[in-house]
Amino acid sequence: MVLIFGMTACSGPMSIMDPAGPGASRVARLWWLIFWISIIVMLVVLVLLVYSLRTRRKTGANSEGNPEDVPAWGIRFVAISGFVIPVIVLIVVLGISLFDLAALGKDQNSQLRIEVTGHMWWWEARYPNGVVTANEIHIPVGEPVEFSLETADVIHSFWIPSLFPKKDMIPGRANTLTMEASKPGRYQGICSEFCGLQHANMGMYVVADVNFTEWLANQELPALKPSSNTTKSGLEVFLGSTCIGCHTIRGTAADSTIGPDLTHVADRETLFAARVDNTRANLKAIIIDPQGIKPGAAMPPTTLTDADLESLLDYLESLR
Ligand code: HEC
Ligand SMILES: [Cu+2]
Repeated sequence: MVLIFGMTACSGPMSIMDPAGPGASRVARLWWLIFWISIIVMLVVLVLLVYSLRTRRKTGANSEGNPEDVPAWGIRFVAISGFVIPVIVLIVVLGISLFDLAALGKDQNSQLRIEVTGHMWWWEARYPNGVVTANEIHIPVGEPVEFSLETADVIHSFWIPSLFPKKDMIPGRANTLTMEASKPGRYQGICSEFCGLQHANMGMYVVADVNFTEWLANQELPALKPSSNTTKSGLEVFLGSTCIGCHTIRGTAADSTIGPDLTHVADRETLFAARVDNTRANLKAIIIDPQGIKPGAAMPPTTLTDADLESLLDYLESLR
């Protein structure tokens, strides 16, 4: 029963027991090995416990046994099962862990290298062709991809449980890992090194995308030129208010890099580091009350007239 309750936490979007790539499969295999070893040890101990209780009752020995009464085989039994066997098991498990660790760290001649930077509290991803996106990192399916991990501020940790074990992002250095997704999907990840107030809301997705090439080609294009009157004035609102001081929209005058690149913001399924779905209502909430969604986020609220706000939303929603 306890086991069943325990296991329910082991499935779901962020489980190491549901691997979708070779890296996570290694970790899951090791986990199951240690799990079954523990079960066997527990069963053996339980059987011995029951056996000893029963023989004690039968022989009527009281608790104050004499050390001299312990037979020689008993001492040998304790030495072997209490010391020799555990040492052998631990050495074998250590050996397998070290082997897996080395295999996980192996360079795999990846064709693609993505630079991911942790920020309080969102993720920025840069592709070799100049594409910059946030919190939704697309990769091709079935190909190793190298990630170079850096941070703009404090220590974060990059973790997509069903694809690869966690790796820290440490100020002043770049850690790398090579990760592969064997099947298409949206794999949820989370920061796993405490980094402040919104640490728990520093989420993201790695999207193993069968149409990766098309996705990247679309991302490479500059932002769509506004074609209607409302989107035109929406762009003017963006350029005329504080937004321009923090965000980039390629193809316009906005080129600041404090916040996420918004060139293709409408193409994302979630916003604010996977905090909310990308809907018009949530976009609006982000602009007028970002602190209501994510207290402490490095984006201030903006007051706009209703007309300006609606055209700004029209414009942002056109950025596919
Ligand atoms: C002081 C800098 C700053 C200003 C000014 C600012 N933002 Fe932001 N913005 C940010 C930061 C930082 C984030 C990421 C917050 C997070 O996820 O924790 C963000 C996130 C966003 C997002 C979500 C993007 C995503 O992919 O998650 C949108 C949309 C956005 N800002 C639009 C705007 C608009 C429109 C304006 C102007 C009305 C504006 N911002 C003004 C810093 C700023
Ligand atoms: Cu973090």
